[in-house]
Amino acid sequence: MSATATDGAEIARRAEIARLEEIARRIRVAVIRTVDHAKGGHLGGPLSAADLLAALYFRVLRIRPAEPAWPERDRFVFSKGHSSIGLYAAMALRGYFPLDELFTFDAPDSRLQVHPDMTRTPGLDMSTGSLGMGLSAALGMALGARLLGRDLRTYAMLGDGECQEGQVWEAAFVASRYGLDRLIAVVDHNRLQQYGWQGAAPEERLPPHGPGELAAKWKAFGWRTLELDGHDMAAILGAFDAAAQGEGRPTVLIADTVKGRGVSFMEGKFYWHTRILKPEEFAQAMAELGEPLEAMAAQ
Ligand SMILES: Cc1ncc(C[n+]2csc(CCOP(=O)(O)OP(=O)(O)O)c2C)c(N)n1
Ligand SMILES: [Mg+2]
Repeated sequence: MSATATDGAEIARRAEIARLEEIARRIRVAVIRTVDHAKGGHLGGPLSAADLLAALYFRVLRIRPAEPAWPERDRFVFSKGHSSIGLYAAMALRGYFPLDELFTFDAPDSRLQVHPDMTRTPGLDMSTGSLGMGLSAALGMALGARLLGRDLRTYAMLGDGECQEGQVWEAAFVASRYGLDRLIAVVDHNRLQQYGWQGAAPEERLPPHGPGELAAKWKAFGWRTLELDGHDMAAILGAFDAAAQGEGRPTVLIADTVKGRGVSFMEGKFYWHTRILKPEEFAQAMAELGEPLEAMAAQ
């Protein structure tokens, strides 16, 4: 390849990374605006997952937002369903429904419930919120796709606290036993759950798994296990590319993230799992995300 062609490819790669980083920023802004508007909902988990969601919805998943039930679409199970507002923000930006619909979040008649409801939200492959169950559903979808000879992949995103649930490991065992190399799990490894075990100080919490333990567990269950920085867009794209090259077994991406990522006073603080912002906190969050204070429609 000529130097010019190489440079051109590199410029395009950087532009793509910048595009996805901007989408992740907009997801974070929409998460905070929505939770502030609804006066309820989760913050820490959606913010840690924002970069992964941007990559999935805008690069990785083979989907058609205008045709949500397209049979050949990749399947995605958002198993850490309490972080729904991050999912809805990504889906709205991708065109499944208007961005302003986020302001109906949590209303009784809304299509956007606190826990994702596949009977209401277009484009959802699974209802989630009861932690531990999503990988089993994804496993069934991947087996079904194989039986039908469909050329699609199935993705599932789990929390690291969620990986304390026994059902996750039942599904992990079966997936590797069947060699489901078109099944890809992503663990949002933010090292916090809702409360968890208390650490040295009252406001500190121990991570759900000890150092290196989570990767060791997935490996022990026969999964190809890739560890990455879940806020480094180039690393995220590289890991999803690698995951797409199945090697006769399922792949898990263990994405190291920071709970509350993007808003300094939320980062690494377990109590921002779900909490309402004070007006001055909202203003600071918007400023840190490089966003004016006006309404969402102005985005
Ligand atoms: C079966 C089940 N038990 C408990 C809860 C309550 N709950 C909601 S979020 C959460 C913590 C989840 O932690 P993690 O999986 O690490 O998610 P993240 O840090 O990404 O928010 C818990 C215990 C639940 N939704 N489902
Ligand atoms: Mg967690």
